[in-house]
Amino acid sequence: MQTSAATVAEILAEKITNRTARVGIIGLGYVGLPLAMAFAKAGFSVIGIDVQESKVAQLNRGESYIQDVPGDILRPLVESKKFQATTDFSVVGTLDTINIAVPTPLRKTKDPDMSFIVSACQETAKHFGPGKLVILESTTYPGTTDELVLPMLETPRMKVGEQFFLCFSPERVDPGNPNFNTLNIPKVVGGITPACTKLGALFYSQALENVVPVSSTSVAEMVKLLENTFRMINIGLVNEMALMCDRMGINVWEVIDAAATKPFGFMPFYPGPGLGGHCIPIDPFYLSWKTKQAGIEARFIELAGYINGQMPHFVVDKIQNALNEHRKPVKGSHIHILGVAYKREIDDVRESPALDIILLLERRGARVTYSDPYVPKIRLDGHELFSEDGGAMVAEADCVVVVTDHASFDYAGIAASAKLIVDTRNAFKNHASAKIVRL
Ligand code: SAJ
Repeated sequence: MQTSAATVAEILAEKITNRTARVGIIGLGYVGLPLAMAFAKAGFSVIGIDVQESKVAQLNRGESYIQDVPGDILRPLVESKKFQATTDFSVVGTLDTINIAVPTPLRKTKDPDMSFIVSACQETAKHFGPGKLVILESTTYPGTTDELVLPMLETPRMKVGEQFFLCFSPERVDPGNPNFNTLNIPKVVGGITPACTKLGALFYSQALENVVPVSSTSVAEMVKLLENTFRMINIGLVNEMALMCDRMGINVWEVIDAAATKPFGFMPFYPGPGLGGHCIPIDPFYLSWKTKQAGIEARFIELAGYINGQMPHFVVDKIQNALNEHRKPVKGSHIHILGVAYKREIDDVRESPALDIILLLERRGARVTYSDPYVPKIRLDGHELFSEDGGAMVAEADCVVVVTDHASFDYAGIAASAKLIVDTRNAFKNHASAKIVRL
């Protein structure tokens, strides 16, 4: 005889409230691992599940590979068995809650790659049963939870909102952010049914400071896409402003700084060499892919994507023109790149425009070297480049290009010793010199 829906929800709510609920996190990356720590620190017994044996072994040794999870936080939780990692999905059968935080990359065709979500849900479904709460956190198109995940879990005898509960909650982790972290970033959560939303909100409120329930999974999915599409489009706007100002001989950086004095109704974004990272260049195309199916062209996203995608070419043209002014062709010139990570003070090169710029320069016959204190080596187009000592290279290069403005670069020293500088980040805003060419 089936337990009544209300009782199933009540039993699960009780386990969550008294923290006896066994919490599972699928995907132990920069989203999943901090989340696992938050719930383990709140007193839950947490099992992390990942397909990579090496990651699981490292975590069970108390060694962290995520910059926002220090070893001295992880180790005690592993030693006290509050957190354990495994590759064995059969543990799902013993869990009361399951968060899915796996990658959602784009294919080369700019179509969503849902394979990680599908695989995680297939494994979950194999060991699924009544009384569980499942929450998808991976950034995805609106409708994913309802159209893709729900049918993989629901059966004639197990109805969502009655025998199990399903929500979506966007991840808002900002790696390396000193002020905002998993505990204090407001957590949006929306369920397939009101009972799902209620349990999702109850779950997060045990470990996180601020929970924001919304009416459905689609609303929660769309919240994330609005947040990151907003950034991508505004970066595209300011990059287009940079192209306009360049043509009109206006200093776009001065324009932005002065506009930013407006105390309301304006938010500064800054031009750059292009759009990198695993969120901003990717997430909006999950939305435009879905809206296309609904017969609506996401024109802002497409246009901003085009403009941001043009910036590496614009930078290479600027380098070519700057060398030209010094009677030097790109071909045969030594060009030294400062910073290849996709943004300052991190070590991630995913979608970094620096890689595009290097390839474009090499194809024009330049000899390209780079320095980046966070990135010892890069692989591109089948060959490897290694970060070199900036000092010697800066003095020797025909042109030095600031692509990522890490704080640790000695900008005064570079301004003094470089023959020619192309600055894509206004890193030399306090230096006036004919040899410095700005975006
Ligand atoms: N960029 C510009 N101009 C800007 C801001 C960024 O060219 O004014 C470039 C960066 O150099 C980088 C790319 O855009 O190549 C993305 O930069 P980002 O600052 O958006 O950093 P991300 O990709 O780490 O974005 C993350 C996002 N966090 C989540 O998705 C949870 C984003 O929502 C955050 O707003 C952002 O961090 C942040 O503020 O740090």
